[in-house]
Amino acid sequence: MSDSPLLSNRMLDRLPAALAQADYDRDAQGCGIVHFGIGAFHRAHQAWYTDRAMAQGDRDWGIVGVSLRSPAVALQLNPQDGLYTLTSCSADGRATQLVRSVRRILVASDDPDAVIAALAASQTHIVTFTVTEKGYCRAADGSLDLPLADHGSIYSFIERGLQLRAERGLPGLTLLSCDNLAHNGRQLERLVRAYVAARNPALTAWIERECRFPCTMVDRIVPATTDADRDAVKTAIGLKDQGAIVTEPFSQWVIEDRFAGRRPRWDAVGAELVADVGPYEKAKLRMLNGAHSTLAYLGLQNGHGFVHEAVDDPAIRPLVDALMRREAAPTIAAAPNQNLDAYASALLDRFANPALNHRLIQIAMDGSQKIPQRWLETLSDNQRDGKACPAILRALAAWRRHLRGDNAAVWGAVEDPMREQLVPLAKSDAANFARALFGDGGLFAASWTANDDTMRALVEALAE
Ligand code: CS2
Repeated sequence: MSDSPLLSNRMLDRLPAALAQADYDRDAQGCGIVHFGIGAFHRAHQAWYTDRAMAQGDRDWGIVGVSLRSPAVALQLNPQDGLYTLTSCSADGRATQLVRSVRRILVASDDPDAVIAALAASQTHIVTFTVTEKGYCRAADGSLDLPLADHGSIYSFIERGLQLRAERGLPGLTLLSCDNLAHNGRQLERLVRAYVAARNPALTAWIERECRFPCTMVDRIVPATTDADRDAVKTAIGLKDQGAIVTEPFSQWVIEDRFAGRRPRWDAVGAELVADVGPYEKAKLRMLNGAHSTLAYLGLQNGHGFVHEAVDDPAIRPLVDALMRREAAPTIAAAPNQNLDAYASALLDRFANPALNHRLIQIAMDGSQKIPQRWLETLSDNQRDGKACPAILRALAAWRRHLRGDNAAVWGAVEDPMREQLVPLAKSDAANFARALFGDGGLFAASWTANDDTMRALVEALAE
């Protein structure tokens, strides 16, 4: 790829005209947002909405991206002045756009002071997060794991940045979690408070008064970019883009309207600002993400590599359908404009997108952090109503096989922050595994404890 020049500010006039449409004076924009976890998802979602809001005339919402440890994205995007392309792919073709909202990337472990300075800058109003489920440093019971949080997590930066703002008499910030956690804003608020109560109690009252933590539902399927994707982008734009993102045409963002101060006009470019995100978030986590994890473990077990292959497998599709329509949807009190049956059908279509090579192994990682809000809370609600969840029990059985190492020969060792605990349990017998995880006082008791009937059905499913 060394033959083509790199995408950067200097090269913008070399781009095909269609890509540079609706331009705005990028260099004149202040940075109103600091984002933690500048991976592919953020770049396909919040950064893309923010860019479009600025293209419509909104101002000063440049993004300072932060990677906590890995220099990979900084190395990709800083030489490109933060610019990258986003290509949406479907059976109808590919469409490439330029995204201009990201201005620079900081690596927190290399330059912590720059991160704190960005948080404490007067032009910063919002901090967004896509640090994945495990980035919140929660113990199994959901409380803050303080020793873990003390090791280069988001919390010390938040605490030090907010402390400086308080000292300087600056207003507070909106801290917006964009991760797939149930009640993500409430969780972030509770965890930040727990950290600050332990490490800087004098700041607690200021945070309570000045900061807000809205909940959000974020949705866009974003596979990891491959070399082949980067090659296709280079052919399309004539420049090399090391930060290229490939995604689906669909995107959704529902945000609780609860900000501490200014916010971008994201609602002018498709985001929905609502009073209660709950029903959207529940449907997304239990139906989309619940189906995704099911496709991942059952699909890998059946020898598939991609989501679109697994959803096409007649042995898997009916289970995913049942999980969404019969097990998850009845536990959700839909908002007035939400039709959960239509949602399930649309999700099956999105999963079947043949132009998106979304790897099942990408979804299979960190299962212990994902299954509580994707499967266990659904199980818990159904159990309370006396209803069985055979599809979720089958999915749990496939997860156990994954943990046991059944997919390791092809896909490598299990990636999960709880692997030391879970792998030996998965290798023990079915009843022991079920009891240790889901019995009285089990590892996942914070989300669900099986009653006698469900325990019997689960052990049966695990033994199959
Ligand atoms: C996926 C999600 O990797 C995973 O666990 O289920 O990243 C999913 O693609 C997004 O939440 C879609 O919005």
